[in-house]
Amino acid sequence: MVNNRSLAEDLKTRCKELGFVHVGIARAEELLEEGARLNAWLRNGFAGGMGWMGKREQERVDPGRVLPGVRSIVVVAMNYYTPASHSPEALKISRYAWGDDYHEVLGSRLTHVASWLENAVPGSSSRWYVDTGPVMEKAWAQRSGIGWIGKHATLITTTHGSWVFLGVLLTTAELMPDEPALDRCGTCTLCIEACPTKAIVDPYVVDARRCISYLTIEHRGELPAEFAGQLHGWIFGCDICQDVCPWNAKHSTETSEPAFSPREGMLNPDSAEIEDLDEVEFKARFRKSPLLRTRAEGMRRNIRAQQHGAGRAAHDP
Ligand code: B12
Ligand code: SF4
Ligand code: SF4
Repeated sequence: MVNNRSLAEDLKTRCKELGFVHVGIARAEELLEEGARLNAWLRNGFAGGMGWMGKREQERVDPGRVLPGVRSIVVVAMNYYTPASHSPEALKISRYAWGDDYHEVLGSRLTHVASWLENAVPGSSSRWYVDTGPVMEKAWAQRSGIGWIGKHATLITTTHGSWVFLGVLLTTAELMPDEPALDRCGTCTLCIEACPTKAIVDPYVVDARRCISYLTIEHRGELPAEFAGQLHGWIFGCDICQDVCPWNAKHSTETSEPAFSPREGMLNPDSAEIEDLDEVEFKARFRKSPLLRTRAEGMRRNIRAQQHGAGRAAHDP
């Protein structure tokens, strides 16, 4: 019988060797409180056009519906911070998208973790996700002690701020769980005040319909008139609430992952060049980049929207 404490330690060592800066373990159970919050968020319409968020709600809340017999949830975090910054006058792409697509970078490592674990615990099965399945990754990250969900609704670590990607592995193996992380936002409200579109409608609650990240990446079709001139220079994602967070100011450390180094043109995107690309050229130009999500058409819309309005300076980092 494998000791579940030493197994957890060996697993963490393996994950660290693979480049994860944090690894935490939570006991697999239904997410009752978080599930109620997810339900309220969906009922309020805060998911906007992301219909896929509501489609598998029960699975999001109950990992047993995703992997029958699941006992433990392993959460990993990878640092993506680089000390680079946007050119002051350029349109802006958010930091998470400067390098290679994180789904692939984390996913290929989690495949190794899954086979390692299945070898270590014969008969066990596992399934991993990086933003790709019905799993509440931040909730599990908080429960596994990696960090807490800040008032801006991203997960913050005490060591690398919120500049981390998350991945989650569900396993039927029994592993010693960690203690959940404590909320360290205190009385701070900097992110809420800085959000230019007032998308953080309550502490910890983001109305995606107002969020520049959603509008530039996930929203399909024309932008709502209220926001078309309010993108504040962002053409893909938005980092304002994270840029103002004191935990990021104090704890950003350069990633050791070359995959997240800014690719050419990410800090000073050439809007004329991008606008000229057809869908096929766009796919080739941004191969294995998160930018592919908007397709050329979405990116053109975002660039056009910058010409609609002012409002770039006040909240720009
Ligand atoms: C949907 C989604 C979005 C949507 C909605 C954002 C959101 N806050 O949910 C949009 C498109 C806007 C978005 C944007 C971004 N996203 Co996103 N997104 C997701 C996704 C797929 C699901 C998140 C989710 O479940 N939302 C549903 C709502 C209900 O959950 P929630 O906001 O997390 O709310 C929870 C808490 O805030 C809390 N809560 C609510 N009320 C209260 C009250 C109190 C008192 C307390 C204590 C708590 C609390 O309870 C809720 C349930 O736990 C996850 C991947 C995944 N599968 O988990 C990535 C994910 C969250 N995104 C990620 C990233 C990087 C981003 C951006 C930073 C990208 C960018 N730079 O543009 C922005 C950040 C915007 C922001 N401020 O949140 C990363 C975040 C990494 C991290 N360190 O946290 C994730 C985890 C993907 C990954 N694998 O790395 N995203
Ligand atoms: S990502 Fe930008 S728009 Fe969205 S909540 Fe944060 S500051 Fe507001
Ligand atoms: S800016 Fe302040 S309130 Fe917002 S997430 Fe960071 S510490 Fe929490």
